[in-house]
Amino acid sequence: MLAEPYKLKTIRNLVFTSFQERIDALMEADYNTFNIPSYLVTFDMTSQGTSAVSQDQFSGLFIGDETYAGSRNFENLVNNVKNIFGHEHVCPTHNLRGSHKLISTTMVNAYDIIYSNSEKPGELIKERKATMEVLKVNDKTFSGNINVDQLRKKLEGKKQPFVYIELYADGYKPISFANLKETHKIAEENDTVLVINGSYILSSANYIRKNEEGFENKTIAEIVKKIASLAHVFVIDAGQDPRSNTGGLIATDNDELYDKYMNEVVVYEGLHTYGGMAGRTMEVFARGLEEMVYEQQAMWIFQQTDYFAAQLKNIPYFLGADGIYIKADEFLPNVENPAFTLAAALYLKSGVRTFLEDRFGVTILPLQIPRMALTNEHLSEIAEVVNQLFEEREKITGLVLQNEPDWNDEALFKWKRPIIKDFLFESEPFNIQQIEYVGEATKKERLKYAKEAGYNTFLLQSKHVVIDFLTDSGTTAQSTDQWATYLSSVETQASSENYFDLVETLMEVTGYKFIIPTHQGRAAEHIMSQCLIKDGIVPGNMYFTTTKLHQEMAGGTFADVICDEAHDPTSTFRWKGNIDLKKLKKIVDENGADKIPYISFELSVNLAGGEPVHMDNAKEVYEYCEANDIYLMWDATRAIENAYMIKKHDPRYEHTSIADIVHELFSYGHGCTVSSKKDYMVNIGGFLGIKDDEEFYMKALEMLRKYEGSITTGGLAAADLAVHALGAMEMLDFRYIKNRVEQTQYLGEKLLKAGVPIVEPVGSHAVFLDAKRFLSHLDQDEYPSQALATALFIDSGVRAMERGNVSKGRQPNGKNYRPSLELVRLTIPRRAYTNAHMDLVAESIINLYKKRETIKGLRFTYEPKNLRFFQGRFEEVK
Ligand code: P70
Repeated sequence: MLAEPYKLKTIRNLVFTSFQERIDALMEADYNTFNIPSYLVTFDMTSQGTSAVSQDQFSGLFIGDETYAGSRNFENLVNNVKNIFGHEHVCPTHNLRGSHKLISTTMVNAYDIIYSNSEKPGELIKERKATMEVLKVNDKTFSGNINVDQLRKKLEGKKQPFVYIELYADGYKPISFANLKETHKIAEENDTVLVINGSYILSSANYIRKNEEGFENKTIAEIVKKIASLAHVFVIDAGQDPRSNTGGLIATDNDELYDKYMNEVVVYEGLHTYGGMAGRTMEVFARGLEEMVYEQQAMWIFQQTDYFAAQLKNIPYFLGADGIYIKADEFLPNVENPAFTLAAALYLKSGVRTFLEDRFGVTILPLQIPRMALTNEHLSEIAEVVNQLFEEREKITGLVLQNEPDWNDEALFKWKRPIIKDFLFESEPFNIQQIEYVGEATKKERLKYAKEAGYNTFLLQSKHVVIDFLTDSGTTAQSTDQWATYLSSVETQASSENYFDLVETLMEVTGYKFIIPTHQGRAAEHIMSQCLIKDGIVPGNMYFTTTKLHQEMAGGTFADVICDEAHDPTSTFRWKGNIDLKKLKKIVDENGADKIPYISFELSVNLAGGEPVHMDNAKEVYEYCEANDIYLMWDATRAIENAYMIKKHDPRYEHTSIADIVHELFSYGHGCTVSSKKDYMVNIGGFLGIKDDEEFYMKALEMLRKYEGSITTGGLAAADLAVHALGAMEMLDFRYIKNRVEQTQYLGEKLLKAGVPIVEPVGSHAVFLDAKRFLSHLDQDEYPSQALATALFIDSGVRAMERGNVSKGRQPNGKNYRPSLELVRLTIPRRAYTNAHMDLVAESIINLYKKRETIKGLRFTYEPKNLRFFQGRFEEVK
């Protein structure tokens, strides 16, 4: 499986700490990583309650029925338990400990012996003055099997309350279906019941499918149901496979036992229809149960565990249900307290936190993977931390215990800290908090959808799209901080606090005196064009559709002054966004400076390939404008990406912060329009910035009142203004912008390596396929870019955008413009896809390139007059 069957919906920005901060944190925690506060942890390698949720699951939070009795959410939970596990009765609990507590108090008496394959509820059983006895086997494949021969003998003639089975004993010992079945039979023969803890039921089903005959062709959902129905009593931790943050339940078909649980649940947990869970938790849990058996998703989770393990070199570990379990005593053979020491060393080196639970004295350190919350890039680097530490293990001395703890969390240590290398993460500086399922369809279905959409990717339905590279506009994954401010903002039409916050932030980012928020970019373009243009010529570095349209509507004429290299997709000139000053001077000389309302200067020029402007070019053009009394207005929609390119490729700026580079760029202009749906990380929003021209500002405000909304909303909800203010801070983070642009480079370089013709050098927001060279057997009037974009969707469900002959339209004489650039834009949304998705896209394109001759040209069957690319329909030329 190549990539996640989901995209990122909400991310959480990770915390990165310095080596010194980690030393301090460890000292403060007496070297017990359990006690390190989570705000000092980069990766928390624990799987319980830490999984990403789907947006559908998350929305369950908001429809929590917080009633005391008979909540709708409980009904949903019961239904889903019935569907997924096949059990009739459900007793809700606050978590697995709650389930265990109910079972032990209702079923266990003094001197009972609970036979088991794990000690999981051992503490509670002991509290009842009973004992647990683990009956082990020596089985390499199924190390979690219970010894059935012993079990049969032990139960003979002695009535015990139940046999307890954990599907992955201790997290890493799997059990076979045959063993479960036999245990079930023995329990029935001896008048007792089988309790199964199904918290790891997915991995268990997968393991059985891979290792036991007769399961190869079954779905995860089928195996899950088969396993669960062997239980007379089934318990599950909602924080594990169902991906809730908390919650639990007991399910059974046994009326008598159910009655007992129901009587007892009110004592320890809560009423029998919520059992200590909030209504919203039951809803998230219920939806999680339904989703957890989605085959593709389950496979991705298993793949991640295998992938992680495969990156480890010589590390002694057990492969577990949810990660790896390191044999710390083999990793650090000659030290005291090896598991604690290893945990401290991992944290010291990298900020990766592992910890130990339960009774003091274990030597196995779990490195669990939160489900769907990390990318493979993250996992690679975390594995690398472990590998590097293994190389450095000789330097590590053991933690020295300072007290006599009963429990692991109580242990206090002293440490002669080793001198080890600091690990710096390069992977995504965020983890995944919420996901959104992507479209699912077969190639055959996609062929049908493509035909129905008239071979136009704008007319496809998002539910059929696997990876949506139509645009980077408004498609950014929001951060948890953005959501928090969204939810806590105060709506008003007048003098909104969030408005003032946003204005202040953007004044700081741009250095401009006046900021006018608008509902998006084209609204700012409209206002600016109406305020500044009466007639005359507006020179610009390549047109952008909406920008040019508003210039024309105000009476201006666009003139292209971008450097020649920008029109040549094979030119590798690094600064293809530059204005050719000679071209500009010629226009000014011919028309006179008073006929030039302003110069329209776009950063990271979209239609040229996302190509950057050099700082000196910005400065030169500005100085020329100043000398000639002409305004320079930035389209600063992708200013941050341009700043990153400057930092990366201009050695003079290597040590300058992104914020300072952006500031310098803005200083070479008299104002800007921005579509904030791109670099500024919001789903909706834009603004007009004016350096210091108060008259312009007053005019613009008047327009704003007429067309947009009040002068302190700009036509936006306060919540969206609030999110914008935060987005404008997050975008300046170097780790973020580096990761963002380098992801585009990653895809571009993969394609280049395979010989696929693309626009070079690769820009920042998109990779552009050069359809003229890709489909050299087609004439430009057979719309090669349109044909290629459609072929790509059919092949793999990747949706791209035509930027060529179709987009450019017809000349007044009715002939197509046949522009020099005939491109397919693969536009990458911010923080929404992983490099695994990039691999999938690259594979499909390379595959298409190999059979490019089979791709046919297109002709219009319906051609709108204006902006024909949006709604035009096509058919194949035979
Ligand atoms: C895209 C989007 C929008 C955009 C832009 C630059 C450099 C202004 C705007 C307008 C959306 C789009 C728009 C028209 C045709 C196709 C796609 N670009 N300046 O996908 O901003 O959309 O907020 O009004 O790129 O490139 P807004």
